[in-house]
Amino acid sequence: MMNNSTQERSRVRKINKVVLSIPNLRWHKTDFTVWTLHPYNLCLLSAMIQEEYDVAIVDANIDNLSRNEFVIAIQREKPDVVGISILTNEYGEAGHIAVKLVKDVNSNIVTVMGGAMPQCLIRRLSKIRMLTML
Ligand code: B12
Repeated sequence: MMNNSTQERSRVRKINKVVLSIPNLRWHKTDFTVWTLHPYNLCLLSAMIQEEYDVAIVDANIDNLSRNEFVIAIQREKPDVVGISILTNEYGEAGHIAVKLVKDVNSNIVTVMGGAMPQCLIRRLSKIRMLTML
């Protein structure tokens, strides 16, 4: 029989694979400036965790991935966690689309959103059930 601390540990999932991603901002809108963001934020985060986790970067914005191509990349990488970076409110919807696409692949994938936009809108975003963490 398991004691409480063993049960507690067994509920904590082991994280092996982390995907860091910038969603394609064109999923949200194409009638404004199409920004080609340099993914240095994802590279910084990757450098911080790559000794502990297997990290892949899926930059859907710079590679202009369609939603389907993004889904294929998530299926290929089989992540335990997907970190999504969003710079501004104006393109926040692209982040929500990315979360939905990830959860459609596998609802057990932990989704984390970070960047300037979630920092500004933490209260509003905390109401989104699909998003595991901010
Ligand atoms: C440089 C910059 C730009 C650059 C883009 C830089 C790039 N990546 O290529 C350019 C000039 C393109 C740009 C454009 C715009 N910008 Co700008 N920009 C900035 C600025 C000055 C710095 C951002 C930055 O690069 N920081 C350095 C990186 C390393 O930090 P970071 O991205 O925040 O990432 C760190 C953390 O947030 C976190 N993090 C990031 N992602 C993730 C993901 C996960 C999962 C986790 C855990 C953590 C995490 O870890 C990173 C490392 O510490 C900020 C002001 C600021 N101080 O943040 C404004 C700012 C983000 N921009 C702003 C705006 C409004 C815009 C525009 C909409 C302007 C316009 N009207 O066109 C556009 C939109 C671009 C877009 N597509 O979203 C606003 C956003 C306000 C808001 N609430 O929406 C800001 C906050 C300025 C302001 N005070 O008004 N911008």
